Amino acid sequence: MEKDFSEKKIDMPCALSVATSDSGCGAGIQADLLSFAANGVYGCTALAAITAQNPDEVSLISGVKCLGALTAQLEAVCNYYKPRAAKTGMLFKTELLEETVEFFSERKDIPLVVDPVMISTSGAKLLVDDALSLMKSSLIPLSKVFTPNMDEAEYLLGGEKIDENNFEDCAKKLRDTFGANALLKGGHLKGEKVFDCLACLSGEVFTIEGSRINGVNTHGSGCTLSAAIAAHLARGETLLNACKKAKLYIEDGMKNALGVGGDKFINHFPMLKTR
Ligand code: PXL
Repeated sequence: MEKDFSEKKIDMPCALSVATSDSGCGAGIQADLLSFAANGVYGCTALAAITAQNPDEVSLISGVKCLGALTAQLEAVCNYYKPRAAKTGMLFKTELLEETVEFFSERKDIPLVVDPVMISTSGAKLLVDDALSLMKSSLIPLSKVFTPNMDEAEYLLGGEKIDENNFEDCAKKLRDTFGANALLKGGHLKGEKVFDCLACLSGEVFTIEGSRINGVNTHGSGCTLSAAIAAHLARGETLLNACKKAKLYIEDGMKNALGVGGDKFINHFPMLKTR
């Protein structure tokens, strides 16, 4: 029997995460799904790799072995759910980056947030060395916005040291080098205030201020932020507003941190004020 969709109202925006599993769930695809849900979108995933890890240590990484499996996931979810934005996180190796680049080159209608994940907070390498050039040449230029932290930005700019004095210039340099809107995150800056800098292709440059929250383990903060940006883009926000709302969300998550497993971590549902 044919399904009758005439009464069905389909209005929940969907966002897609192309990323890797973190068995500890603080980062990776699990954090993305929590962030999507908390920011009002339905989340879909395309899994690139799995890790065995906790916030102290990554003990195993294994990329999806079957060639084409990442593409098949991307096609399956995009054909049905029609995500209005997507984000990439840990893509681990060249073949997986290639599949991602190939897919999004054909789907320029989906705004893509690229979190250029390279190294975990615990120090593990999450992107093999030979995949960095493809990320620089092909993935980042496809993005609506890319979101390096200061360490990642230093790699992307070939080793330039970044501090509060050259922060805005570096954000502009990132934008100009890769031809995409750049959100340089200042979480590693010294001082009371933390700020991010959004350098836009339009020529506009915005400083997004925040307050420093001490004593919270930042594992997964980059994943959570980039997923929140994608969520707000999927909901139709401008890029600047999406970045501002995502920052407020992560700050709230840190202010209402969860004590779990011996440390304090980002609370993905601070609006529930879970203890
Ligand atoms: O925060 C970057 C990141 C992304 N994806 C996975 C991770 C991490 C950090 O540990 O484990 C799966």
